[in-house]
Amino acid sequence: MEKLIITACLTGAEVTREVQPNLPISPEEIAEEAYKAWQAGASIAHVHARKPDGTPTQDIETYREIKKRIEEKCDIIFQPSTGGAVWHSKEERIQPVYLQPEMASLSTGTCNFGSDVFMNTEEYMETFAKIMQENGVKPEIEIFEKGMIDNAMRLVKKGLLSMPIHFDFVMGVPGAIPGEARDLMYLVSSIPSNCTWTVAGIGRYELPLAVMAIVMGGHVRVGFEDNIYYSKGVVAESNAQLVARIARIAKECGREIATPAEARKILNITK
Ligand code: KMH
Ligand code: ZN
Repeated sequence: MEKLIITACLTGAEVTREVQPNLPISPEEIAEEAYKAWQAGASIAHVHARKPDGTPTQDIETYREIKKRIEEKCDIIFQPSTGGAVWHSKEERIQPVYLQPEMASLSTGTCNFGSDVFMNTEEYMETFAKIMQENGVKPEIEIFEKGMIDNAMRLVKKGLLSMPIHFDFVMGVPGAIPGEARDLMYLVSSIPSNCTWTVAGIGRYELPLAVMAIVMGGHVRVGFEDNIYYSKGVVAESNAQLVARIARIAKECGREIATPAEARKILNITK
């Protein structure tokens, strides 16, 4: 089995300091959190930027500063979000791709997102994929519902995405695909066998789905964007604490952890 890629989703767009006092917000805090997650075994940092007051922002200058600060500290793969917050415009969401990061997230379909709608029309997907191609950015395809896999494969047919795709199954968002074992089996059996996949379980789904991915040969995403707890009712101390637990479980299962250099090879990142 190939080594395990652990992604740390450090901040997200929805979590607040009220519910997670250890949430990194400033570029300095996000970079430090990425560094500690890297020390704990993460090879990708999935990043959402925030304004100083905590409001989510897709401002390119804020992302530029986060990228620079992370690169000064370690070689973790910087993966900015193009999902942003549900109320960000298409033009705002694509901004960090112009920094030409090695990767960026790309959602291939619209879904309910709690009481909101996370909008990704065909036009959004095609525009984002094209701009990523033009800027040499490897997309991580965010899957919130099974039909989004089919949408991604249509983008391959149109020449807007290259195989093999790297998928991230985001499971357990209220209003989208649940996070039960059968749901993960369904998604994994729905992608081409030469593609790679990560699972991001939301809330209480994070740990059981991560354990499944470790033994199935997938990869794992953990962090405050998806889950703020270490255990029931116990708020996690840091993103690194969540990463370290996954690294420990993987090692116990005989699955080695990928360094960022090894993750780049697994994901065919050639930059
Ligand atoms: N914040 C969500 C609405 C991504 O980063 O690409 C979308 C999201 C997906 O987080
Ligand atoms: Zn995200």
